[in-house]
Amino acid sequence: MTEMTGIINGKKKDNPIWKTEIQAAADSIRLRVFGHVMKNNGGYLSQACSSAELFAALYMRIMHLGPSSTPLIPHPFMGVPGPANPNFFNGGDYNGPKAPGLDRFIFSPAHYALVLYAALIEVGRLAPEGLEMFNKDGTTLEMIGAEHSPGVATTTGSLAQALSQAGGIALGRRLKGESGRVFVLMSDGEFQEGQTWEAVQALSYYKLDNVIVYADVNQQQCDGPMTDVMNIEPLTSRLESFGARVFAVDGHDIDALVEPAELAPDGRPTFVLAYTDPTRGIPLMNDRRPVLHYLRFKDGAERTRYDEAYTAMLKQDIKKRQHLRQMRLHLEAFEKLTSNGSETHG
Ligand SMILES: Cc1ncc(C[n+]2csc(CCOP(=O)(O)OP(=O)(O)O)c2C)c(N)n1
Ligand SMILES: [Mg+2]
Repeated sequence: MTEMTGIINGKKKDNPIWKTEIQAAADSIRLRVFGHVMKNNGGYLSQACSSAELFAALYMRIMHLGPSSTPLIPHPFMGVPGPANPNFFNGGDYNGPKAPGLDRFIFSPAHYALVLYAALIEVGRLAPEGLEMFNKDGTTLEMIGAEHSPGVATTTGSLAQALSQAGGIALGRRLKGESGRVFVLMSDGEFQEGQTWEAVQALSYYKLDNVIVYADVNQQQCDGPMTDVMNIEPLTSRLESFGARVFAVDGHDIDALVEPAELAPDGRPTFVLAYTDPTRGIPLMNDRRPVLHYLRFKDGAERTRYDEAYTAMLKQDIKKRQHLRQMRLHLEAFEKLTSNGSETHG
């Protein structure tokens, strides 16, 4: 396995607690989305359950992004792009500058926007108070993210367009000799659409090995289990037959998510199929099967059960945070000790 760089997002790769940090961020993403869904009496919760580790690993370890110079509390909506609108603001700026050596992030399943905003909060690109604007008229924090929403570079609410957009960006980057890669986050429902397969075919044809796709294979779409609506499996062999390099991994295993992005490119676009649990962290959600797509409480009794689950999760979170703080303090003390030692002996 080839190491691409020793520095990720400005942090040293050898930080011994990096996995704990990513897991803690993933847990917080889930919790924040859960809290928000409770406050709003419904929302896209199963997507946070399935993809929290994916978002945390992408932002904290996998993608090489520069710092964002966007406001922590987002601007109000400044209109659609066009020559008559110099104020247009692109949400991709929350992922840092478009520099030749830096990666780009193309976010595809627009209804996962709340999970994306929660991830941006975890990595300090968005203020927690920014979420107050969620789904309010005149703001950019759309429930279905669009190209002006924090972290969202292109509009993809009509699903399965982002892979084609990413292919165009990746081809442009290669023509310009840029070393930065193009990461795409997709949902599995998008593999039910023809445009996805046309895009894979084009990525392979143009040998766009600067594209790395992470797919949240939670085996669910809006009408229920993928297998009941339209089966997409065997996804690995189908993608391979289209010329892709494919890794099927446990989408909650941080090492397994990180490793494929560290391999040297081999002329093929990479697909990481992250098999996930759409009830991860909130087992109560299993009562809602077969349809998990959007949480809308059936009655007061169900809401109470979720309130109790949320309170229990909050309590656990306080303990986890205390533990993480201890680990950070120990690490700091150890680093101080070893650096003093090296000064004395160096
Ligand atoms: C082109 C298009 N067709 C249909 C829809 C309606 N739609 C919204 S979400 C969704 C499910 C997509 O599957 P997935 O993202 O895997 O669902 P989840 O895992 O979040 O439940 C569908 C079909 C859409 N937004 N765009
Ligand atoms: Mg799905």
